[in-house]
Amino acid sequence: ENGLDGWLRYAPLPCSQQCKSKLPANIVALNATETSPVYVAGTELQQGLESIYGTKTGVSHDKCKSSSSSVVVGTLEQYRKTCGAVKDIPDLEEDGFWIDTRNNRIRILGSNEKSVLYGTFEYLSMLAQGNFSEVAYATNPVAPIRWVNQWDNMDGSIERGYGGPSIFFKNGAIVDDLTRVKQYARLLASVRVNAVVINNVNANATLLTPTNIKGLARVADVFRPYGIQVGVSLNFASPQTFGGLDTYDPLDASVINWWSNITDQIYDEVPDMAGYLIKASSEGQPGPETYNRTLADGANLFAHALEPHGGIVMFRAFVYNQLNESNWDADRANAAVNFFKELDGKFEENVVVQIKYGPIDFQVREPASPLFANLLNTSTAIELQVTQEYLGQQSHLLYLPPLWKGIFDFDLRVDEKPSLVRDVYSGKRFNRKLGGSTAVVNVGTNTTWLGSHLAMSNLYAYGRLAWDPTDDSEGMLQDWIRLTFGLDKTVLNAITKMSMESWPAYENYSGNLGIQTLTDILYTHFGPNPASQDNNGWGQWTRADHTSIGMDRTVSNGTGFSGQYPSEVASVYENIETTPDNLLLWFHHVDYTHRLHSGKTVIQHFYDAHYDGADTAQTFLTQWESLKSKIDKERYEHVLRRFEYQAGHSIVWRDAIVDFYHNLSGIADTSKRVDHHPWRIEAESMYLDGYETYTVSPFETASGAIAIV
Ligand code: BDP
Repeated sequence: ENGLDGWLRYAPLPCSQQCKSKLPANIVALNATETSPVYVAGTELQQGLESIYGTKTGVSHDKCKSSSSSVVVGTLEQYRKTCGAVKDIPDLEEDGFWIDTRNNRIRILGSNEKSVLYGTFEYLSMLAQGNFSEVAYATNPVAPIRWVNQWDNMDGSIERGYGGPSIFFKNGAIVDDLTRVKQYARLLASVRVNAVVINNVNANATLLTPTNIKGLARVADVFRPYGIQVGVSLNFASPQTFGGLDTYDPLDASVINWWSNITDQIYDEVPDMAGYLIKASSEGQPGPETYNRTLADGANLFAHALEPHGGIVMFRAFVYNQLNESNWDADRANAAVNFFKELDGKFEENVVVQIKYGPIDFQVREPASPLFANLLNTSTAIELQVTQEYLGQQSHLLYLPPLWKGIFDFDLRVDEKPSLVRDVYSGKRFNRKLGGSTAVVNVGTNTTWLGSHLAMSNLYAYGRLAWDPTDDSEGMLQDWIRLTFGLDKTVLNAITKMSMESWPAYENYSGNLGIQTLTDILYTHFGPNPASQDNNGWGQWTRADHTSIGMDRTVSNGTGFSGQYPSEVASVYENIETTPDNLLLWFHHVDYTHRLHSGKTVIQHFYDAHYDGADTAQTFLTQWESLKSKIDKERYEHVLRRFEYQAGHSIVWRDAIVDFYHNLSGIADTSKRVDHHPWRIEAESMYLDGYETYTVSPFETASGAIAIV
């Protein structure tokens, strides 16, 4: 078991006579074209039934055997044509499906071809969990956009990818062998993702060469049978740097022409391309401001080129300019609303503003982005990150749905009315047709896809939440565990416990009370480096000195960020008494001796939480070890290595942060941890044969600032 099939392993299950009698004897897939999602649904069913229950089931395409003991899959239209009237089915929305498993007469009917595949995977998921219950229901997605973003570079590397090189690119071109792309398509379709942007937001214009556009068409051909469209990231300056024009001004006629030509060329090869993803005017990327044009001018440029083809522009709100030293001191959290609020209503209908969940950047704890409350006449999508960039990079376990759902369920109280973030980005709150979710995923060629078997729960749950953001974190997790590791209760309970404890543990040892992940901010985004969080273009937010810590983002004394929320929310964050402890240092600058609602001082909470978090991480290792006899060797060993690493690294985190703030504040830890690590033998005090000591930087990442090399 190398992880390649993810949650679609279809592992064998025992099947009694009674169970056998519940399995369909025939499969009817109402489309005979091999590249159609309905045909693929038939094949998946056939393979799934054989793999799980050892039964060989024939597939037919033309006649409707709606007698008992058959499973019929098709669109409503196909069903009506071949099988007759469809009765008692609620109206289906775009991408919605109906599944009916009653009386051994299984029907999976979709509003379109891809939704038939979604319903089929739903049925297979039941079978693979040994669930034969009789169900009959319709389900519809909350929003039309359910995308993933890959940050793959043309040379085959992946920005913030922790699962090996790209499955799409190598040496500046699309790879020849697209087997892994097909396997990825299957995983994504099974969780109802409907589009994938295959290249990095920090985009390279050479994707637009005729050869690469042909390559893109090959990729699209692989995704199409799974109901998944492809999209691409573009570099704003391409007309100049790649096209040879002397400008990339979005209002210049030659530039407009250039983009519409390129767009036509892409659509000639990929007639159903999803659209473009644009990162402009951010972190050194070119954008419309070079020509004093607005971000809306920039987005609309692409919107106009795409409109005749039905494509959409995902225009990122991750725009800030603090990399310019004169702006270091500004609050980066303010940037998105500052740039976009005044542009509300100025975007074309096929533009969607793609907003990271928090105002900074995928941190372990952020308040919901206030931009969701400031765009009332613009379609939006939320941007999540499955790849654990700041969050342990798949070397630490971190099950993300509880973090995401905290954002989805946050009520922004626009106009003093319920305004949950999930109702904003789905389009429901402000009556927008477009909207939805995206996630940066960054799978690679590693057979574990993401670099760690357990990290796949995040990809699985992401798809489910993009469909229904009210889905339950623990319920989704348990489906994933059963599909990935089988039905054993001990396994189920242990992985559930570890996963549900993983976010609080990581937050505790990497940065709590809203101070953010105290990781190296300058590039690696891994490992502790609290000093790097201030005085540079990326970070300026702990504002820690000898007596106090936290970033004052109030309107009254600080950067004014809290005023970007509607008044009811703003007043909660403006006031130190009503700000929840877990966001205290995000919004306020306080003495280390400030008392939290819990009664503890800030500094003592820091010390204790870092110990608590690291203690929890130690238990992951022992809990995993208790599963040794229940999990196949290959995956057991792989995950074991990860937990051993995390157990050690969480202690590095703990000691580094505790030492750093102890050193800075001079305030003792009163939790009576006199000797913090009685069992530890410092490497530098051993007899060194072939090793030398060196002084580490930052000092706090090794005890006594000394390590060996
Ligand atoms: C940051 C990443 C950087 C990305 C950027 C983005 O560190 O690699 O390019 O976000 O989202 O989190 O554009």
